[in-house]
Amino acid sequence: MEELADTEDLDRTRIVIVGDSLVGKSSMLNAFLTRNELTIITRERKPTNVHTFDVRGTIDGVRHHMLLVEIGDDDANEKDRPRIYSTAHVFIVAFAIHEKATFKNVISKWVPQVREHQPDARFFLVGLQSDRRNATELLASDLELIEITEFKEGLNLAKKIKAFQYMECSTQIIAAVNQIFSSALQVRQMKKPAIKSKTCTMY
Ligand SMILES: Nc1nc2c(ncn2[C@@H]2O[C@H](COP(=O)(O)OP(=O)(O)O)[C@@H](O)[C@H]2O)c(=O)[nH]1
Ligand SMILES: [Mg+2]
Repeated sequence: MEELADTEDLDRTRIVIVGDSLVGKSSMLNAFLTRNELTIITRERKPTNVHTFDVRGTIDGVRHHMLLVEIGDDDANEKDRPRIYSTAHVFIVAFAIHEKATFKNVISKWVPQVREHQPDARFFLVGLQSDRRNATELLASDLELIEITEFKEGLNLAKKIKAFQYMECSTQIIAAVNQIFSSALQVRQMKKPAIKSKTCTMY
């Protein structure tokens, strides 16, 4: 992974995306990177699914330099977690709205793991694959097996973990993906996490 302590690092917003495997972290990141006019300065992809992108670009009319890191639940990543977590400015904690276990893992696994390395960590809670809530192609038999996380549940959890905001997105809607990164990029200007989360939902 690229050294974090170079001179430009002071201005670079370090956004770390965590969450269970297959919730859609890479897809969200790829949508953001490929569907905006961004310059990827360096990229690194480890076999253990730590993906790192050093990116410059204009978001909402403002120039940004950001380091985007996706890190999943592979045990082989344990040695990288202290460095990645302790240097992050903001975390996107992701789950998939149609996989209840991934929602439960936010509070049982991801938030404690991040706080272990950064007790005052700033979070956004993000429900991914939100298009699945309204997916008409789902068979009735599938619906019996799937326990969808409702928006209100996500919002309540965001308040509980003192996240800045609860948001949902689908890779099909680039505006929703951009909203997540745009909010995360603004977080350094904010003094401390708001107790009451603002809401934002786009499908
Ligand atoms: N319907 C739908 N599927 C998605 C979405 N995002 C990701 N997926 C699918 O979910 C699976 C896991 O995605 P991936 O980005 O690799 O998850 P990661 O392991 O968290 O990085 C893939 O089959 C994706 O095509 C989404 O917004 N909507
Ligand atoms: Mg991935």
